[in-house]
Amino acid sequence: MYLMKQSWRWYGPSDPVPLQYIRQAGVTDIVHALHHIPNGEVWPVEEIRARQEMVAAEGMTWSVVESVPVHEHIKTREGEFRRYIDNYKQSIRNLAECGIHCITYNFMPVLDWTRTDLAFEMPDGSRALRFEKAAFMAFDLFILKREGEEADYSPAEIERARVRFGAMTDAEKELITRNMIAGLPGSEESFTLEQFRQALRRYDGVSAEVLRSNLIEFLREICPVADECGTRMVIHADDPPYPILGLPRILSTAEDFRKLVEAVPNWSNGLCLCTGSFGVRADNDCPAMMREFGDRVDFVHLRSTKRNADGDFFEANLLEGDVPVYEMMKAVLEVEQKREVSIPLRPDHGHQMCDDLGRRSNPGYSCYGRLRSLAELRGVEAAIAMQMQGK
Ligand code: DNO
Repeated sequence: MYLMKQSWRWYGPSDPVPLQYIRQAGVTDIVHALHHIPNGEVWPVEEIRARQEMVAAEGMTWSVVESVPVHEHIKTREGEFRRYIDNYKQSIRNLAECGIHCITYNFMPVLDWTRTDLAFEMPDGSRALRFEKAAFMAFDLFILKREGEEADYSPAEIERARVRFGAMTDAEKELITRNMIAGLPGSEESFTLEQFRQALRRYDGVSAEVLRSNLIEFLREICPVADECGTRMVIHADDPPYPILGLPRILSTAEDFRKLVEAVPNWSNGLCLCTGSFGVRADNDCPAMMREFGDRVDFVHLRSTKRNADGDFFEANLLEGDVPVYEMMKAVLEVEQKREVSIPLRPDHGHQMCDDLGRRSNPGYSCYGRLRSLAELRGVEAAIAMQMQGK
């Protein structure tokens, strides 16, 4: 039977979770990026090889890149975007030369993933990542003071934000500002408030249609190269999956990915199905997306969030959130048998718990929480695999 490739994101030599621990978690495949290469520059073959050797020395394989970041100029098609696209093509070729054929990327303007709270205390004392709508709006309206922001919220929401802001201590204001603009792990960019305002302004006049067409132009350039290299470019969903801070978002639903495939049908145009990101919306059915797009899904992030009616969500224990994990895993296994491949699948955003509490860790990427998720995923997978074999 084709089972998942048990994968784990490793941030490199300075990651507090060393490769040795990762191997002990049962992992075979590493998800990694050259975080020290500036956005937009070519990833040199020697540097890729050096990291591959570090991973191989611990008995694992670097199989997925997450991410080769897309320079902002490519997203807005200004400045040096042509040079950055050429560099991107070269990085695809260099990775393929080293035997790495799956590259994750996203097309979210300015920010990658966004949370307001990185240490939300769960009833059991572990800590989760959380997005609190009222705190987010308070940041937008009263700290960032973005232009035109009032148009994005209803009068009732503005009032909710005002109350929330009024109750914030100075320390809380500082913390939410840092959480919003200092860059979460893997996002590669961080800002001061003023730089952040400027970065947002660059998207004045960039509608969702414009951004989508810029993404399509980018794919039309890079996909032929990726096809030739046998490399899947897997786009990551918007997180959260709706427009924020007046910025357009164009990969939030199944329909968004359908549009992309229609415009660029190349084989290499693929999807990283992140159930945690898509799953924040009640109208996204992740198992159905796995079945529909299965031929193009070469990487899965399996985590689960829990939403409420106010628009807040937090990263739940894997089996207790809104994502139907059993159904999702079943869909993954079905696609794997049909395609006769093992798809890399990684746990994501585990809780900070046990010895990790009080220890330095990358938010969402501490050791034990992900270890717990991976163990649960293995259990669910093993049970479904037995059912499928009629045992
Ligand atoms: C967060 C991650 C994202 C993801 C990028 C992919 O934990 O899922 O940072 O790596 O959006 O480009």
